[in-house]
Amino acid sequence: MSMSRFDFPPGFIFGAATAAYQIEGSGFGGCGPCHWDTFAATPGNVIRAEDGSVACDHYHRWPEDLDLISAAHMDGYRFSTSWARVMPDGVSVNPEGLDFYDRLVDGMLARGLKPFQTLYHWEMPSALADKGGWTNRDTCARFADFSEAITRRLGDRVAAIATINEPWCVAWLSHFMGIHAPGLRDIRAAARAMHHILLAHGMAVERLRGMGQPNLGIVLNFDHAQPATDGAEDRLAADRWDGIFNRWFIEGITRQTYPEIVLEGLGPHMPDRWQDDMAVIGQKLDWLGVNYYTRHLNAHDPSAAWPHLRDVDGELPKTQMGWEIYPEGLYGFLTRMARDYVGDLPIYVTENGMANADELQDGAVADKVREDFLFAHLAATQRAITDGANVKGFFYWSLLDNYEWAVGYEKRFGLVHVDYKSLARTPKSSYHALARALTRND
Ligand code: IFM
Repeated sequence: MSMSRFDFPPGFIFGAATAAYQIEGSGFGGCGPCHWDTFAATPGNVIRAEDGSVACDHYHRWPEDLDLISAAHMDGYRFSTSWARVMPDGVSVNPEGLDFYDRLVDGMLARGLKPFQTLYHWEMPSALADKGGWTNRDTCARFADFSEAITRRLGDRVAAIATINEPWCVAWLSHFMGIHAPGLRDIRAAARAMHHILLAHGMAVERLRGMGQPNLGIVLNFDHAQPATDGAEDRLAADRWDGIFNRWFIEGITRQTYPEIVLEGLGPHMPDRWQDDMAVIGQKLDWLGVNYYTRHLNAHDPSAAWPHLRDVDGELPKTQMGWEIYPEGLYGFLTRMARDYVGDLPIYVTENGMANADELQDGAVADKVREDFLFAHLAATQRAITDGANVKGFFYWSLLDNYEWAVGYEKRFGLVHVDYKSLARTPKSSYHALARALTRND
């Protein structure tokens, strides 16, 4: 299957996405420690104890990376601004950090790329992590301060701002499942993080809108929840997973309520008077970001505590992450968001991509499987637009192979291969295929 930009409405934005800790390198330029540094330094948390100290050295090589984006005829770049780099102690501003992002944004504009900024893609300053991070309500106010400081510097030039990347990962994966920093497996911490991450979003939107900043949104991730069997118990299990993963955040924001099926488990552990925060959480959005990768088959597990869930292995082809390839799920979420939650609000696919065991051979990387993945998901997006979803752009995850959190550098998501010894960049065949699809014949 092949597609081109002309299969999409005029003005549709094609881009690639990255995140600060995964590519920049850290621990220099006045950058403070973040909870991923300590999480990675604790045995057993990250494969080979790899961390983001060098990553892709994007901090120094950003002009080459922006050149790669524009040479592929992309229109936008989704990047994030590290809290720990901008506010090393979580409170005071690091001018070097602001200067770096200032140069980066100017570099995008000089190449005709629209800057799509994310404020929190997981670099919680250690000083705030020490005080409880997202389990501590005060972190929400600190986040609003950070949002204001960085926006005072960049806000006149960015095209859009997302407050939080993937609240489900920030809260559930990190505080209930223990897989991401801070690595907790604690229902009370999880309930607090599930609520505080949305409160932080709402407080930041309120602050930035008060400054007159336009185009504010949030990036949510979605996982197609499918019952492992047709039985009533498995259907209920999938409904619980759907509630925790897919409904909690969007319903908190658009309906100012949380799904009952999730409150059944989390209710007793929520912060006092959480209901009083729902109006702040429900700030109007200017756009919604949808990250989509895969589906899960859910089975009821009576032997496990709430939410009584067990994953069942699916039969579809899988990526290097072991995630099933299921483009239909992207179509489903785009149309579901429009139908059930946001109506005509602009939606962006802010992340979609796959990890593959790519190999550099004779100076090239042949990743046909990624080309197929990408075009299948672009086709799903295009079909959602035809069926009424107001999708305005698509950002591939990721521009570069990079630090894939708890699984280190082994999983390669990039359109561009990175040799982690020399740090040389080599565009893969998927990069060239996308570049051909985006060529303007004008
Ligand atoms: O690498 C991550 C990214 O940081 C957030 N979304 C999912 C990607 C792939 O796991």
